[in-house]
Amino acid sequence: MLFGRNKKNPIRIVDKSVVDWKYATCGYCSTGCSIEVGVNAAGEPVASRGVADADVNRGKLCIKGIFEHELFRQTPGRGTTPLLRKERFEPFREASWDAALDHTAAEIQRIQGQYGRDSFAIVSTGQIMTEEFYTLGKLARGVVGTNNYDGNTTLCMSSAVSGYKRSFGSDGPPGCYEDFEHTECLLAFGSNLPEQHPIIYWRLKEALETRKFPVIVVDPRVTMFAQMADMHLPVNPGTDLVLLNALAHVILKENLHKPDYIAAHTEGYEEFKALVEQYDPTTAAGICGIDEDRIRHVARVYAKAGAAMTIWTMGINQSTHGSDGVVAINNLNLITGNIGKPGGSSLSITGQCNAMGTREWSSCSGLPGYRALEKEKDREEIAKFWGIDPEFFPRKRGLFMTDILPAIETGQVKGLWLIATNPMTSMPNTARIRKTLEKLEFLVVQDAYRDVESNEYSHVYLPAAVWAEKEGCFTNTERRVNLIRNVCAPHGDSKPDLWIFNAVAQRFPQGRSMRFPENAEGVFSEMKQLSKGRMLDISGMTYDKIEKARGLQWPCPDGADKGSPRLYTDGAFRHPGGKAKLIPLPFIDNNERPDEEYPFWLNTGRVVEHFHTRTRTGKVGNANKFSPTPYMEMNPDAGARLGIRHGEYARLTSRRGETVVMVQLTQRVAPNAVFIPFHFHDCVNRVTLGLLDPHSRQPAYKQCAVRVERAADQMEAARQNVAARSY
Ligand SMILES: Nc1nc2c(c(=O)[nH]1)N[C@H]1C(S)=C(S)[C@@H](COP(=O)(O)OP(=O)(O)OC[C@H]3O[C@@H](n4cnc5c(=O)[nH]c(N)nc54)[C@H](O)[C@@H]3O)O[C@H]1N2
Ligand SMILES: Nc1nc2c(c(=O)[nH]1)N[C@H]1C(S)=C(S)[C@@H](COP(=O)(O)OP(=O)(O)OC[C@H]3O[C@@H](n4cnc5c(=O)[nH]c(N)nc54)[C@H](O)[C@@H]3O)O[C@H]1N2
Ligand code: SF4
Ligand SMILES: [Mo]
Repeated sequence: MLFGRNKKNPIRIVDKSVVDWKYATCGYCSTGCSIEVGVNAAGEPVASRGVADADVNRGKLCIKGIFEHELFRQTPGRGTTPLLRKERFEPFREASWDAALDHTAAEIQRIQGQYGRDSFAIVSTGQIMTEEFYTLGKLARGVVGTNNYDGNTTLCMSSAVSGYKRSFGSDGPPGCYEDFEHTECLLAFGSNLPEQHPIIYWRLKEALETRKFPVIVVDPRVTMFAQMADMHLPVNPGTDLVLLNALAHVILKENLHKPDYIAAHTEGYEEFKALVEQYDPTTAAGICGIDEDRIRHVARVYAKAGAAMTIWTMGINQSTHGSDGVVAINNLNLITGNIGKPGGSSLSITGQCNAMGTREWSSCSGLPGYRALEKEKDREEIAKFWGIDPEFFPRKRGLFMTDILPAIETGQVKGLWLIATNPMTSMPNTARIRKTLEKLEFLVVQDAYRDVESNEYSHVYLPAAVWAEKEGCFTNTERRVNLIRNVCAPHGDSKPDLWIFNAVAQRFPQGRSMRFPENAEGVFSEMKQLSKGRMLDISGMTYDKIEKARGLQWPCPDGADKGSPRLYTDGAFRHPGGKAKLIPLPFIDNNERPDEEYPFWLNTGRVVEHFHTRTRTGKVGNANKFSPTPYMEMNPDAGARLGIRHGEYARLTSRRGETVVMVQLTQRVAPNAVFIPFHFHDCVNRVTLGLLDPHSRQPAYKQCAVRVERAADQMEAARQNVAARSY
């Protein structure tokens, strides 16, 4: 009451004159926060707020979500109309949708006619709706018929997918956020949760407030997450596999494993045991940089916990042994019986808002609903459902994204369609990517923003509607399918990706003979039918039911009111025979390492304010204001040695190229390491190497060797630095 009567400094919230709140799911990261967008009487989106009764975020949003309505108003760089040009680098001319799509379809047909079906490639994303992914898959696999079809998820989640498949026989993260409320030990590898998944982090903090359990963070850098952890293990770059093998070594040596679980639910124990035998903590410490006592201590704490879980993100996936790192995490959880139980899990924290949706339904790595091109039954089932000849499908998956680009370089691929991805900024070795895109006979870029760097190399630009300018679903990290209602009309004459895919399909004879539902809910109902009885069963979901529940986790079969929080609760895995595999994983040290000429490890990643190549956050007031410029974290000792002061510019050189960054001196990084966020064009990916993981083909963005010098001409360096953030 006292506060109520106090008239001084009242907090006033600006009246935005919201007349209606529309339900959506955040379009940035994979946390999957439920968000409501407020619209005013004129139908303009003017506010965003978290949805209080949504289990994922419980009313919270992070700095990106809270300003998400600004996406619709702050439209610099948005595409309004299709653009065409004959020759790359000529000025574009505006075109009608018919002209742009006719030309695109004709070029696809010309290239395929001249060089073969697989000479036209399609690369998509983790950022459009699941219904759009399914439709694109139907178009790519069932109509265009190219096997060189993949997504940017190869830059992101491919190692997790591959690791889950190798261990458990299927993709699909087995745990959920609620596991924080049950776990007795959390081990986190290469994840900066507070910045990259702020609301998952908040869920963790909330769990810790009611019940304390140890949090152990493995990261070469002192991240925000490492700072809050009970124990920080600053592992040597790229050596997590050695640490994981050593943890397993101690657990088996000290009889802390679960023999009954291992016998009932796994195979391969003997070979696995023989391999980890070689990774005693003393030997391992010499490679991974974590002392042997700590390795033993962590192994004991983890194995003795009633339930223990591991989460990981790009520090594991983006590595030359990314897939092996994931399998090693699964091995650890299998030998300790920590799969499918409350608080016991191998939970890959996914990246993009719909990284899961593309894994489930896009057909990039196979056929929809986790079906495989390699399986005759799956090919026949889908061909029948789509009304095409099963012989039209290839019998194994084609190239990954990171192999499609080299195939352009060497002339096997002549045409490319990029959908919601910007390889000019996000792929390693910018100069090589530039040369590669210039080799294409035909490039079509379909993006919400026409100023996306990859569009500089295109012949056709198709302007897409963004996020809640359309309707559909995303699946988050914990397999929760959530809904985006249409909040406002697409900007200008841009069109939803679903509309564009349908319109392209109509320009192929086979497409005209197939059914392509016009609206997202119609597509969802096809997916429901195809999901029945499968692991990712969504047949019990409807849009209204999803909205009411604020998201439903699959499996959610017909008749179920709720989804399932966990997978493999019965210990039945998806390999033939139903057992999980324990896989021996020898460590092969193939990274480019620092040497005399290039003495620093270069580590790359993200900051909380920006999302990827900044097509969106680069234009949102607060996001850009808080993080306006490319910078590099460098240890003060290294700075002193090189004569570089805080705030000065430095030149960074690798065997690939060079770039200029502003230096931030900080103890976050070791004296022999530097860290740069990858959000800026013509910046860190000019120097990265990105060696590929042999299983997942994911680039090791986080390890290569560089040299650093103080920029001789600080004014010139400042100009170059500004160019990297030009919008
Ligand atoms: N704000 C914001 N949030 C995002 C995104 C964004 O762009 N901005 N992107 C989303 C996407 S698509 C993704 S994939 C996720 C990524 O989320 P995260 O993976 O959490 O983010 P990163 O910064 O890429 O890398 C995480 C950590 O890996 C560490 N690391 C580097 N090398 C190693 C190593 O050898 N071993 C170990 N253990 N760790 C290492 C880095 O030091 C870094 O702190 O974030 C999602 N959320
Ligand atoms: N050095 C370094 N490089 C990295 C990484 C790293 O850690 N270090 N991380 C890698 C990872 S994990 C990822 S996921 C990639 C991300 O790399 P990209 O996929 O290239 O990055 P984005 O900027 O997210 O590109 C998405 C594009 O989609 C557009 N878009 C958004 N919504 C829509 C829509 O609804 N429809 C259409 N058609 N377009 C839309 C956006 O405008 C944007 O241009 O970067 C990778 N690159
Ligand atoms: S945590 Fe991720 S999903 Fe949630 S509001 Fe932030 S960016 Fe959006
Ligand atoms: Mo990602």
